[in-house]
Amino acid sequence: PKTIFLSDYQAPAFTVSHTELHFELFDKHSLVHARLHFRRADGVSEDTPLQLNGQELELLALAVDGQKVASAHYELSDDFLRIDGLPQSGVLETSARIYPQSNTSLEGLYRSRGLFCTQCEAEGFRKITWFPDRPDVMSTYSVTIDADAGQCPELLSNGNLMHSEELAEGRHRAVWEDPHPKPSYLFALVAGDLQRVEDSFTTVGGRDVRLIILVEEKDLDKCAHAMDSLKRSMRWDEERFGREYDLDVFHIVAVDDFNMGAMENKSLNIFNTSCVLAAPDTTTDLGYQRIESIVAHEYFHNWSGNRVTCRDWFQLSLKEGFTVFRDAEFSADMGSRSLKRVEDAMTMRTLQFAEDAGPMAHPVRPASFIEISNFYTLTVYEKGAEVVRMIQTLLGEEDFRRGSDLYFERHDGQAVTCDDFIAAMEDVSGKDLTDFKRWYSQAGTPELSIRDSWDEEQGIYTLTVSQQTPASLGQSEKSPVVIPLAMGLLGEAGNLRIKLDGEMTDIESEDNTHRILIADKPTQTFRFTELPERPTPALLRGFSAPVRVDYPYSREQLLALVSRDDDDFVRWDAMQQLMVSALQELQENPEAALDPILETAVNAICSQILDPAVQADMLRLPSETYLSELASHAGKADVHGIFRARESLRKSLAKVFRERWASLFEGLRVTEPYAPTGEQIGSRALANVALDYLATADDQGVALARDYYFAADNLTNRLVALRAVLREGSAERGEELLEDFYQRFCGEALAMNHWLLVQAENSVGDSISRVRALMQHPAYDSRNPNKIRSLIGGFANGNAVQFHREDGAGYQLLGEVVEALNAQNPQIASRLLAPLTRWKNYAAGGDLMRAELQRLSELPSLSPDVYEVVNKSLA
Ligand code: HT7
Ligand code: ZN
Repeated sequence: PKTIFLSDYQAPAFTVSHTELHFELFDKHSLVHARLHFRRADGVSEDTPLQLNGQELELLALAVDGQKVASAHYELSDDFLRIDGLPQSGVLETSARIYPQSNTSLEGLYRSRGLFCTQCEAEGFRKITWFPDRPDVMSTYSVTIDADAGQCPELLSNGNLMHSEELAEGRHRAVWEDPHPKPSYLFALVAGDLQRVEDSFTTVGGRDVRLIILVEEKDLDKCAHAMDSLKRSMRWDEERFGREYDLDVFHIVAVDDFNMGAMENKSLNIFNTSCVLAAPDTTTDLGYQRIESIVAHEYFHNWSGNRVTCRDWFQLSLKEGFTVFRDAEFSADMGSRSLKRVEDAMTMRTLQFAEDAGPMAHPVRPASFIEISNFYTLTVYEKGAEVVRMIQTLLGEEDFRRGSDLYFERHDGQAVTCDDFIAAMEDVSGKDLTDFKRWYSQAGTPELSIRDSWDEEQGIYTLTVSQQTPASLGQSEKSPVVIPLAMGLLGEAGNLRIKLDGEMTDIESEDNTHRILIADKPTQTFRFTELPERPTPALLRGFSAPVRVDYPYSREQLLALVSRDDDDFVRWDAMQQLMVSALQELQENPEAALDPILETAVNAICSQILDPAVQADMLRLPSETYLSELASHAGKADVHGIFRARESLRKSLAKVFRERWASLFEGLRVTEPYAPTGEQIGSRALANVALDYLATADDQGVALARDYYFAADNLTNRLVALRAVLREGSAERGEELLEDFYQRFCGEALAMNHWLLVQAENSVGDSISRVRALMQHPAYDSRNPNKIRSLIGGFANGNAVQFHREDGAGYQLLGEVVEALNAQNPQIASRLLAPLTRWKNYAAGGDLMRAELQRLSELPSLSPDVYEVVNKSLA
């Protein structure tokens, strides 16, 4: 496989202004007839051939302006069709035969439970027809679809329906036109037997838009939440970003077999069923929130991605980072801003920091790749969004919005770069973001080391801030990045007024207890004057930058922050640090008593009036994954030690606070019928944390959890109870509930994903035999990404002690599945591999993990996807 470099980018030699596609869909194969209206770009010499991407296509016909192309004038390979001797402009016609029913990669045109559907991002369109399959070739499309009317009553593509008619032999036809020029990755086609849920939305400019969600008949009652989310997103994007919808119809189609969450094809979004269908019995609270944010995310792409798209795939974060930022702001506005920030910070610190420290580390704008599908990562998406958030922090909300308006206005209909985005922000604000742009090109998580000193006599407090970014593959030397460090100074009675040395006058702004320091040098000093007492620094408020912070807090200081700081992120983070330090102590000394400061902190959290969902996050133990990440950052992780320490702390907290958990649980029980409102979700989250501790405390708690399982009117409560009983109860009790769950929901694919996941993550007993048995169970489907993610991904990512079994059986299991998937679905295969690639993080087991990777690397015909991950991990 070949490495592609950003530095080799060249503008396309030919443009395609208009594309006509005619699909003839049949059971055994399909025919795709294409007419590309091409033009040679200015300045390109006449002997430059037209190079089209094409894979797994059988060529049936090839003509230019109605004349068959002679074999001397074209060259066909596995990946390309090259044609020379072309006029300056003309129409290229091709016909291809393809086999959607045997396309298991779920890229291009494929069938999912009989439904024809497409996935073209990033490079799937080339499996449909020959085309310059790159995002900077933008074309309008007319699409004709012919199919059997009985099997496929719905025939859909992008844009507006222009015409439909009956054809001979029970077939029918639909013709769609999309007037907005778009790159090929946004093309979509759907044909099948689906039912519609319809609603409408009137845009701020008065356009009436039909909103249509298409699903299988059995799922018609699960669309209301997605439809409401869509309408809220449309209104929010008008109000917050001034973006209005631009067509008369917007479709969402739910598909069972889908490699990712959803896809923003112009006016024809295609969704994984798990990201659109919602019902209390089959969807958790988290699931409801995820659906709202993914519906919003895909809708927001209509501007940030579709109207203004990426010049090349290195610029992926231009659309993804910006759109994740937009969806995060939407979720914050719809629910709790603090909660959203805490949860995003948790994802960044647990998963993205690990990616940044691993063998696949790459900048937000990668400089090279072998397979672009491997770069739909937390770095490009979540860190990319954090980078956009920092721009907003540096510019202020008003200028940021003006920058966004300018960006959309300046580049509407264009394929552009991250530099263009930054330039718009610079132009409106007059700020120079040259140094800031390092965030796009430098991989790795910057580390801030912060030390302080106190001059009692003068009331001067000094913070010395040093930054350093660890070396990564191909980037040994790193320069400082521009870090907005939001902070405050906490005194005995609350936050202190902040005055920096050299400030001429008192800043009597409304909020003079909060500052954003700019850390942009290897080391710098900030002096705070006129302070009445030595403060505790409240650092990185609101998780103002995606960095690690090292400050030697005492436990008393952490308790002060937990109890009294103004910022929920800082309070949550301080509580995490207290728990981490208790866990580290337990790892060293399993007999260590519960830290009294931690006890006081728990009491403080429970007795405060806080958002209950944030309170729940503060009372939950840090995850094993986060603890492993921290340990490997400091040296090597001992997953078994982490597991034991965590179990032990859970037991202590459960017993010491038993009465508190009982009264929290009773006081918070939701008695109204289930609704995914912020209020109910918060109460459930806190009640369920309490229930989990109660089940840990004693048999009475386990019995309570069992009753809670049977009384549940929603999946959130049922799963919390099920997990608690599996972990704390007898094997029989666990089996009883698993069997009950299966009997209740075996007809519901989405609930079955959870059933597989809880068993995969259950570390009691022999998980590997259980997972292997489940791989043969009728509820599992080795071709369905959701099932693979639940069972195999759940095991490898969420059951550390069994995945890292000393005999290496966990690694072998994952290796076998990846090997089978390599040919069947390379995108899923390479994503599944991630836990094996972190072999350097573990003291024990690292060699066996490496050996499994080595075995994979020696397999014949590795897909580029798996090849890239395996080889970079072994390097
Ligand atoms: N833009 C979409 C990305 C996506 C995708 C990428 C590779 C392979 C399959 C895929 N399905 C969807 C989704 C998004 O970020 O909105
Ligand atoms: Zn996206």
